[in-house]
Parts: sequence; structure tokens; C-alpha cells
Amino acid sequence: RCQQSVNYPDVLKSTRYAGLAFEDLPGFSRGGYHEDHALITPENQVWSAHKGWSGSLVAHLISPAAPRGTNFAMYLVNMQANGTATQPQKGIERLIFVLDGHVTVHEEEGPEVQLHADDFSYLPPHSHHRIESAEGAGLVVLERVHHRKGKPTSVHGRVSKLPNIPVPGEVFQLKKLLPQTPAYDFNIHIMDFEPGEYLNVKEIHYNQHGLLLLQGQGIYRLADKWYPVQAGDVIWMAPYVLQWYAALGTTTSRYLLYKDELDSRR
Ligand code: UGY
Ligand code: MN
Repeated sequence: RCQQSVNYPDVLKSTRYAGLAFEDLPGFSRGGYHEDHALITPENQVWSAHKGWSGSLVAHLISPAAPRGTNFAMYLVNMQANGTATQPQKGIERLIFVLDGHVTVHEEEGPEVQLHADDFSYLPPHSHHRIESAEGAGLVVLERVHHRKGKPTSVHGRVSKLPNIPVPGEVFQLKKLLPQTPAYDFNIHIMDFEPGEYLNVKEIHYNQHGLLLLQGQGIYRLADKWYPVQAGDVIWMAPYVLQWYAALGTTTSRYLLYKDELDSRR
């Protein structure tokens, strides 16, 4: 009998299915938008021009158009060399966080501020400002209508300079970018988990979240779904959606989290 050798793909010779790149399968996506949460992965992002940002591409991730509506918008900006931005409409507060590159923020009311990766600026609802990038930059931007009576002022900072805030009953490290005073109606949390650490509380709360995983990988539970996630992924969480995270892999998980605060909602 004639013995013909057959070449099955390597993946069938491995019992561990190591190296199977689902991301490369045509049409495959981990992402999806549901009634009370969404996972938006880098392969889901649509980049286009956006009013107010010139020489820049913008990918909208979360906006009031979400199924249950949201009180904030979150988008990524890829500023090319000499890209510029103008302030949003009156009454809208804006937070920019630099992912890579360098921008200059010119505020009419204050000094010029230089921001590099890991730096952020909060620009209050009536701020007159311009953002410029000479060499290009990647940003994540959060915007919303300001609803508090007080007048928040600009905040500029660097994550690595912020203190850790203890969270009773939890092991993750927490930093907050904005002051915890009544004039601010939301905050941005930076949360760090070592591999193997997880949220102790299986959270259900009124607050809305927009999350960008800056580093690491793990499993995010949202309602009754369990998502493998990695750096670059974005999550929207509606009020009261059950949420839980476990960090896995070999590196620290770090995420940036928008969280609104109570009396901003009425
Ligand atoms: O503060 C929070 O609500 C935060 N711990 N939620 C989260 O990480 N999903
Ligand atoms: Mn939460």
C-alpha cells in the first residue's frame, strides 16, 4: 500500500491549542454592545475626523447614544504632528489623559501646560483652551455636561505623583485624578491589580463607568458574561450592571475608570 504523508496544521498536534490567534480570524471579535454594558476592543474602533479636532483622527467609544444612554462621552484621539483641538461647547467639562506622545494645553485663564504619557488635564466647563501637538500624541478624552453648582477649576497632574487611596476590603491600588470636593461631578480612578488579584466586591451600584485597560490582561465579568480582556480594551458599564475583575497573565493590570458621583444625576 502506498503511504502518503498528511500535513495537518500544527494546532492539531498540540493538546494545548497554544498559539491559536483568534484575533486573526476573519470576522472574529470579542467586542459587543449590550443593553447594560459593552466591550469595545481595538478591532472594533472606527477612526474618522471629528469637529473641533484638526489634524487628528477620533474613535468614539461611549456616548449618550448607548442603549440606556450615558451621562458622558469617551473617545480616543490620534493627533498627528501639528494637530490641534479647540474647547468643547460651553457647559461641557473635559478630561484628557495622554497615552503616548506630547501635547501642550493653552488655557486662556492659566499657564501653558506640557503633558506627556501618563499626564492629564481636567478642563472645567467654561474653560477657553486649545490643545496642540507638535509631534503627535495619543489621548483618551472624557466629556460630560457639568451639573454641579460649584465652579470646578482646572487640574493638571501626573499619575505617578498621586498618592494611593486605601479601599477597605479590597487589594487593588487606587489613585483618583480629581479632587473629592462638591464642585466635581465625576472622578477618574486609576486602579492597579497584580496578577491573581481580583475585586472582592461583585459590584452593583448606581454609578456609570467608562474603562480603558491601560496595561495587563484578565477576566471582566459584566452581568452574566465573562470576557477575557487585555490592554487596549474599553468597557462601558450602565448603572447597576454587575461588574467584577480578576487580573491574570504576568504583568500588573492597570485601568482608567470614569465614575460619576451621586447628586450629578438629578
Ligand atoms: O469604584 C468602582 O466603582 C470600581 N471599583 N469599579 C470597577 O472597578 N468596576
Ligand atoms: Mn464600579
